[in-house]
Amino acid sequence: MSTATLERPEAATAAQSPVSAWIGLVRAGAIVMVVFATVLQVTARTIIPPVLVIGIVFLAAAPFLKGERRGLGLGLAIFGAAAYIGNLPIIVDDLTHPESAPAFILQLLSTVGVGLVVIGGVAAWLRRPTRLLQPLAMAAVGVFLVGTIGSIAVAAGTDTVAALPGDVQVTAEQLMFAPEEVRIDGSATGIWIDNKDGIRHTFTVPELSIDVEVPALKARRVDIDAPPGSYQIICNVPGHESMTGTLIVSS
Ligand SMILES: [Cu+2]
Repeated sequence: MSTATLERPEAATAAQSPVSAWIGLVRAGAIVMVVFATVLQVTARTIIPPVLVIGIVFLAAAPFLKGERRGLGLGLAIFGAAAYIGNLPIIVDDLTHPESAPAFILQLLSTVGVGLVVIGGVAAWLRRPTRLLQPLAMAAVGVFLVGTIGSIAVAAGTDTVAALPGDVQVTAEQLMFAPEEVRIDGSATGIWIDNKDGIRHTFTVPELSIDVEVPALKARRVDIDAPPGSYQIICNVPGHESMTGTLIVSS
């Protein structure tokens, strides 16, 4: 009889202190951040050191996020906020381009995860009542679902562009242009850029005022009308500074 009474969920909820309830929100946010870091690295097919650190920190902390661990909750809130602010230019760029759905959805996930960690960590530290906990958790899930569905819809409505006969093909993949040296001669009418990454890129040739946006997993083309010479190709997305190439136009 007494065992059955102890196992009733209502009894467990009533016994939970506000601090441990908020710490539960931090744990949920930490798990979201582990999922974010894992999916980002798997889809990028490369190790991104800052993301690896974020994933390891939250993965290591998650089992300890219970009871009255206010210090750990606040520490993770500060760590999460600092990591988020440090990457803000990249995050804002991804969140303002929903047509590149994989990157948008991942940054939305990181935003929700950090939000839960920060709100939970600060609320636990301040011993706030839990009246707003459930609405906040539901709002986080709602924002993520609406944003994800919206981004998938926008991406589905974003056309890819087919290559024309004679186009020289350039692939943007794993933050690199391939080939790095793009040669155009008299027979070439233009360049077709195929983005195989889940993030957006641009094919930008500053000297020729060419700046082509290439959404994630889409293709775009550009006509080249330039005097013979050698021109630098860049991608102007924040964090893609290493993504360069050379356009060589021959007569
Ligand atoms: Cu790029």
